[in-house]
Amino acid sequence: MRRLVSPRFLLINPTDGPESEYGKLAAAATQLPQLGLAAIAAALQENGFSADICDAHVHGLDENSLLELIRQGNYGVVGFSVYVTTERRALAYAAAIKRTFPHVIVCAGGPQVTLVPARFHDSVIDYIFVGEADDSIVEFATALTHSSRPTGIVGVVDGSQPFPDEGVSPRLVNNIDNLPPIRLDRYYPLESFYPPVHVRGQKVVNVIGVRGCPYKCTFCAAAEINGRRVRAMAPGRFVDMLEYYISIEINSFIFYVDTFTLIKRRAQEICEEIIRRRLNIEWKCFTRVDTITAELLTIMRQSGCYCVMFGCETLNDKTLLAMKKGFSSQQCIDGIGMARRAGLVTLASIMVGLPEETESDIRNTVRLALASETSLAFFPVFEPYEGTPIYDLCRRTGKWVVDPRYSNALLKDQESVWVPDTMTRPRVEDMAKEAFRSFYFRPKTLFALGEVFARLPAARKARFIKAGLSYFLPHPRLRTRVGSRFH
Ligand code: B12
Ligand code: SF4
Repeated sequence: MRRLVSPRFLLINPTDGPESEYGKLAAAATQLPQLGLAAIAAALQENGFSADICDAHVHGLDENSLLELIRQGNYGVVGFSVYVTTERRALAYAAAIKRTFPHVIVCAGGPQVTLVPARFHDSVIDYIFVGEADDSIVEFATALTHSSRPTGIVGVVDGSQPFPDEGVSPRLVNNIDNLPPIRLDRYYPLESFYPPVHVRGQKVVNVIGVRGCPYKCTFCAAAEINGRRVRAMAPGRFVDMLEYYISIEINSFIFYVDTFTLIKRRAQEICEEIIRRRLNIEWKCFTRVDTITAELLTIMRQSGCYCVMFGCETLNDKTLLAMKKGFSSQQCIDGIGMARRAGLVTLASIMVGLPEETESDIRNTVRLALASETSLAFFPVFEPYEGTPIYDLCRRTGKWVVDPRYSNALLKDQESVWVPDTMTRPRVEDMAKEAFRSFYFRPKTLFALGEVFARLPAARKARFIKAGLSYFLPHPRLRTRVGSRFH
């Protein structure tokens, strides 16, 4: 057997760039460093292996530059983190690597691989990592130093072996407090990323302190990827992580956990600890309308929270029930009101074109959103993700208008990927655009937007103005990236 000494890992986010994910809104696109790749790199380095990250968003990448990078870095293993938006590109890069450097081991992990592992099995990928790979990647790297073909690692499928008939359950990490801390600045040029427009602060990073979600929302891939068992970082350790970032001059955070207030006591402890340590930060989070209390929202505000994003999904009770969301439209409206009274900006996410939804359902949802107290709202066109429970229902109750394996409509020019039988594609797209227009082009929201905008650092303001101009007045010269990205 060939003995490989400390293989060097190159970890890649193979995105095509913001244009493919955000279409005409690319110039204002959210681009944040991938936590998944950073977690893998941190686990490898903690165990003495060498790992570098290349994020195509910021480093720019094409086939030739990737091959050159591998040659120069003498990498033995190349790993792709694959999202629905990056599957095609990842497979194309993998094929090029195998053609040029047959000895380089190519592996893939990430959301899309975990959701549809069998599809990657018949491809040019040597090893498929299903689920959270913090532990399996270390076992894999260790095994590689002894054997050229590691086998028997839980959560890892060897592409040269038959795909297990019973499928592969995602591997999950037991205790996330045992994982090495993620320091994004070690892997990414943070000044090259952009937070979303409503995010405050001069310097911003995204952090995660919980994995897993116990809810069963049928459209969501989160629980399929990270499981239903919730594993939370100790509040003190989480706040230590914030302090680390503060020490490198970060002053604003996006808490990217699916439901920040899922464990109310933990959320409260984090807020108390931020206040006790006198951390002068601003932060926003994502949560559900049925996991908040007025008391919790108040302490969140006191500790620097300025914005809560609620996944309302729709304000149609029949659809909420069918999607097993677990709350009603009235709870959404009440939750938004409670957060507003606590002094928080609210952002309601509402999908358009859900299974069995009719034009009148959408009109009703938009009417309720307009009447609600929410400061801001998103109205993306619904897209079913493979591997989620809703996907089968979508097969029966609608049709795909583009190949679902490679496409993502979320925020991309409000284009449909799938359309319910109850509607036509142009109607879904028009109604999503109309929802945006009716929500934003009215004095109340324009005022809220003005407040958000006034707080943005100057260079980000300039970026969004140019993005807006290029969106509404298409002109090639305005379609370039502008401004310093980070602050
Ligand atoms: C934070 C987040 C974002 C952030 C940051 C993205 C990022 N890339 O880190 C932003 C807002 C930028 C974002 C953007 C998008 N996101 Co997002 N996002 C999330 C969220 C909420 C958490 C992800 C996370 O950081 N988890 C924590 C880390 C540690 O876990 P992880 O990334 O899964 O990584 C682990 C494993 O997957 C694996 N792994 C990952 N990469 C690799 C690579 C190798 C080589 C190996 C071996 C293993 C491995 O090991 C990691 C450690 O355990 C999830 C929901 C969720 N709960 O998963 C959605 C989620 C992942 N996003 C999703 C989508 C669709 C998108 C977008 C395509 C949306 C869009 N059109 O704008 C873009 C794509 C961006 C891109 N190409 O990177 C979907 C994925 C569905 C799919 N089939 O791909 C999810 C599941 C949400 C959902 N709608 O259900 N996202
Ligand atoms: S939508 Fe939110 S609450 Fe529902 S399963 Fe997904 S992460 Fe959990």
